[in-house]
Amino acid sequence: MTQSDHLIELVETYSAHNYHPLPVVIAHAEGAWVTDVEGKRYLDMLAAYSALNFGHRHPDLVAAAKRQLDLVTLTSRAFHNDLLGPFCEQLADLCGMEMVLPMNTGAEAVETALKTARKWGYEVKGVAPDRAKIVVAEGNFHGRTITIISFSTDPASRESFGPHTPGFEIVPYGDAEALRAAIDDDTVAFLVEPIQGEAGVIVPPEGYLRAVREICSERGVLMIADEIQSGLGRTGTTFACEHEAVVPDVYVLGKALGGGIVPLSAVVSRRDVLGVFRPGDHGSTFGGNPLACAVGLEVLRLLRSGLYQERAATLGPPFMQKLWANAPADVTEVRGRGLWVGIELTPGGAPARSICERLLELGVLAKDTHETTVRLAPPLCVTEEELDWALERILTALTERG
Ligand code: IF1
Repeated sequence: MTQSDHLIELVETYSAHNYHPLPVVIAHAEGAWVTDVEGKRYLDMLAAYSALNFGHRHPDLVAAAKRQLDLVTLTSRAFHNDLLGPFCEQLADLCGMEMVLPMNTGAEAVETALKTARKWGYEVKGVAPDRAKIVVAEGNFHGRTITIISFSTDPASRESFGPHTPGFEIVPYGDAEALRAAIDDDTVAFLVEPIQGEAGVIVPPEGYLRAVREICSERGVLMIADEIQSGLGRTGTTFACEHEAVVPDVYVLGKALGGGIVPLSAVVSRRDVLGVFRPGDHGSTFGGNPLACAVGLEVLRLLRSGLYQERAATLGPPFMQKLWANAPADVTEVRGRGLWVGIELTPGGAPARSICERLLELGVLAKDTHETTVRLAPPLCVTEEELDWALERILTALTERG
């Protein structure tokens, strides 16, 4: 039994893990590359679903964390720390907003955004108590808490976790008129991914986000953009909403905000929205802790350079074009934006997972979603040469598909 086999057996015995991991045990990582316990190297074309936009262990992010480890890492919310203010100021500035509520995981930030929308609905919009409705899209993925899976359209996420939280309505993704029809006087928000991640890197029709923005403005409904996966450079801009020049009322951020070093998420909005919270209404043990803020401040510095957005914008399109031009017939679509790609396979053949298992043998990490989609989201530090190296192997695996 290899060391990988032994370590995988421990996980399968003792961890109720939440995904179907591929048989690789990573022990070291740097930049776009990881090394398994047997010393084999892989190009990471998944980057922890966009939590590693800056690469594994970016030296500036590690240095910021190391400095902070020698100062203070946690103060509890009862006391200020010297980094929370600057972090909130700089994150609000990046978003063109006024206030930030820092949390830790994406799901926590989504839950916080839902609480914000409901409180805003009661106190600002004037919705009757306990009547607030929030609209969401089919195919959504916003996390795994009971409230969030209550409005999931994926049976595997929902089943066995009832009773479900009420107050949500589901409309088709990409259909702005369906949103308009669903809104009534009790509707306080529309929560939407500008590009749907778990659904398979689903880019909505051009103009959808603009139409959503106009409908939400007309009807006094908060447009809440879940940019946890699509944001922070992944699609070639700081936020995916920028592709349609749309500014939502609320940004929900996570994943890469913590640089792949610490969990860090946030809800970012105007004062008239986040101002509904009064001290003590909401919080969390680790939300806004100094260690996370130290890394977050460094992440914001990297984002202000525009380098990562530029890399996704310039390297992504040629990569997708070469992939599509050379793909075998059972690839029905190559979709995505920036360095975020979904490869759609004809149903009935070998599942997308088998492509990912073959890619593992070839030294590339990627992940399937549903039966027929292979998802690619490399760190934005990946080079053109590394993408070509990966492309060769991806085409090999696709061509061999049974
Ligand atoms: C898993 C994929 C899933 C997200 C969006 C909120 C969250 C996520 C748009 C919650 C999290 C992760 C979770 C992880 C696998 C991955 C994922 F799309 F990226 F592949 F599941 F959909 N909004 N996405 O994508 O953030 O609480 O995880 O920090 O749960 O298996 P979190």
